[in-house]
Amino acid sequence: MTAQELQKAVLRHLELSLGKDLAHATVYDIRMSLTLAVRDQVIAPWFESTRKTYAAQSKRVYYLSMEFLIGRLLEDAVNNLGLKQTAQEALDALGFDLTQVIADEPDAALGNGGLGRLAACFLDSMSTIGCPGMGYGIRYEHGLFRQSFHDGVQIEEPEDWLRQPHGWEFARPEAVERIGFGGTVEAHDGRMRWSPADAVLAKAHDTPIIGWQGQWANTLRLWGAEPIQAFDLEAFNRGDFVGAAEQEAFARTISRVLYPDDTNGEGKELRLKQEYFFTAASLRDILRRFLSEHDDLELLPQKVAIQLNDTHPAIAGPELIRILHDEHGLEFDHAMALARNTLSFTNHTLLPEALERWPQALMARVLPRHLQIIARIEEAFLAAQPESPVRILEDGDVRMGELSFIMAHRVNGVSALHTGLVKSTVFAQLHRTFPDRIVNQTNGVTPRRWVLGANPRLSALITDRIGPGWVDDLEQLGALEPHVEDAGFMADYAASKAGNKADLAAWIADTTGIAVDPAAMFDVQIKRIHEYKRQHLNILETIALWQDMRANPRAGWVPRVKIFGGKAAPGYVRAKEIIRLINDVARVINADPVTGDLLKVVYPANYNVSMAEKLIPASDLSEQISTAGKEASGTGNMKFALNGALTIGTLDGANVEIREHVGAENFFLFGMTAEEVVARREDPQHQAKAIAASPRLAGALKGIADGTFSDGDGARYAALLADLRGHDYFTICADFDSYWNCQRQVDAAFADPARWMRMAALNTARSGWFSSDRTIRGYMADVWDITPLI
Ligand code: GPU
Repeated sequence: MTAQELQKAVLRHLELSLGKDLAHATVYDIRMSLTLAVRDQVIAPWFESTRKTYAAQSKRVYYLSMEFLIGRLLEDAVNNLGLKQTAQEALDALGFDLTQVIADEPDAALGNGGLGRLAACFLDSMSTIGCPGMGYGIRYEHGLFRQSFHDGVQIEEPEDWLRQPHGWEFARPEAVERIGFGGTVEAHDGRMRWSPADAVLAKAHDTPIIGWQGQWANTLRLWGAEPIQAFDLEAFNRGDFVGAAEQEAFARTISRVLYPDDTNGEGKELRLKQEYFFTAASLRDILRRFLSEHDDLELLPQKVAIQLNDTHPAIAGPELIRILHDEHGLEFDHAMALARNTLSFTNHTLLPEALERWPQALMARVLPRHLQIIARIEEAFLAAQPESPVRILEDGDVRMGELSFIMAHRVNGVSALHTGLVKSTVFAQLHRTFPDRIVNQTNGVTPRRWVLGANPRLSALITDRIGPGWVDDLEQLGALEPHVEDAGFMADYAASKAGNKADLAAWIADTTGIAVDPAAMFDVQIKRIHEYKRQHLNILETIALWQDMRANPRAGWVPRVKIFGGKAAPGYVRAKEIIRLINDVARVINADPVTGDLLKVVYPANYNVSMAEKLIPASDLSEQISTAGKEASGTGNMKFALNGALTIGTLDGANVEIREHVGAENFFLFGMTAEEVVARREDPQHQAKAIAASPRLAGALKGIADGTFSDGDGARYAALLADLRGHDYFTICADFDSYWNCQRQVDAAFADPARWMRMAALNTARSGWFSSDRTIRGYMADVWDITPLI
């Protein structure tokens, strides 16, 4: 497509789809017109992919996920179709700037963090590889809340991404499923029949996901809940206007808002309804497609793979059995075997609070037939393994982890360390019973968004030296390695980082009013705020550093900008205290003329995918400092390494594998191992001993207790301090000195720019393994048994 053709297509959509002429067009109008023009280019490959899948009678994979943290779609689509230059020219001719137009798209924030972003990277990789499949989720009207800070305190406001029409999706009013809740179960002619008391409609909305170079496109199908009847006319005629709208309110509530909890399985009835709603709608859709091609349910596991993204869609096991057994009349055990051979399950955390449990009483009320089926699954399991101590039903709860494990033929962890821990801790008993079931699939990230899209400077440099093949074959980055000996390459590499940092410094000044020195080290921690991720370890080190700098300002300090980004779950009190502390510390340090440009702390509000795309390419240092054993994998860590930031990190999650790939000498390791953490906690005085041994740590804690950062209010952080001094489950104190010392090694390395840039370039050259293309190929081979169709 030429720039002129694209320009014509944009103008046609501007007139015919938007009803505007160029003289009155806003950035929004142009963005929508360009979106529609680009979407037009996706249709042919999309249809062609479907045709090929049917023609090959191929097995398909269905990725069921409560979250898809997509971000913006326009830039991805433009890049994948090779239209960047063309679009730039077409818009220039119309008097608009492509970058500005791209930035006008609201982020689709249908997810909390890593789990949802992983699902989005997987969709991109499946379309790039030609893996036939679909993503299934919920079309939340309101995605993750918008964060602002008032006096440093997190405020949440509803997010409203659908206020403007969603240019990418196709509503499918004909693709609706009726989803029931509650009611009764009765036997009829030897079969159990569930008669739900309430029902809603699930309506499909499809977004095409185009892969690299437009060779393949899959579908993301999101379900919106709607009432069966628009309203109750009889009640309305009686004058009961509120009652008349009751059904509609009940229905729409189900897909109204994303639960803003990350790694927290809190058992709320609406959440259970959301889980069943999208899982049941997806299964019906899957079975209808399957039965349109095949007439034998025996073939299900050969033609269909269903991946459960954590336990959120775990009701798929009982629901599939219900369909096969109650509706199609298969024997229970037979139905269970078919379901198991079709389903597989990914575990994303070992945190006990995240392992979903549903009260049996609640499930009996909302899904009475499913509770009966779960009891029979447990019976069948115990009949086969009479010795096993494992139970699905325990303490009045349904344990969704055990249910998912028993109903899946493969269970996977998301990094090598995490998979080992899955085997030795949460699922140790089940692993003994089924030693081949657990496999590892280390996470990955899509290079299209996280290098090509987010870092055009680095991308151009890479392509200049090794050609364009790296974009869908990321291990080709290895070919950069000899270039680190080339002074010309290293100068260009350093210049690309400097350019990104200058852009970020300008953006920081714009959004926060803080002036930062682009030559300072950009030290970045961006992720959900959680005690196990230890943003408070980072801020304690920041305080200690500031105190040392003040005591001796001319000691040759390496200037730093500490950058934080991330949201806390609205009900997570301690995480919100940490946010306030970071903002309090930032206010005091940034106003200190003694430290001046030596130290700045920046915390832009409302971190999201688009902000990550700005921050990561401009980072020097990547903070991956979780308590070892707690971060299942991490995926931000991979994005930083690819973009040439060095990691300071613990031996946790995928950090372990990143360090192996980039080389121990190019990674700043500190802290206790997972085993050492567990052992250290045995000593109830571990935190007191660490504080007593570290005047620096004691000084930083005292600074907080003094009210130095809280206008003299010593009580503001009393609870946080009492926890650190009294219990410190996340071993902040025990790891503090190791972290501090490691940070000073970071300083020394940064003070030698040639050495630092070489380490950074080696991180880029050696991180190609962390592409989500590699991860998806692993799932296809080890879990789904699917071969690519391109
Ligand atoms: N993760 Br469980 C989430 O983002 N949300 C969740 O509810 C659960 C896990 C994350 C892990 O914390 C992170 O370590 C991992 O990289 C990511 O899932 C993807 O596997």
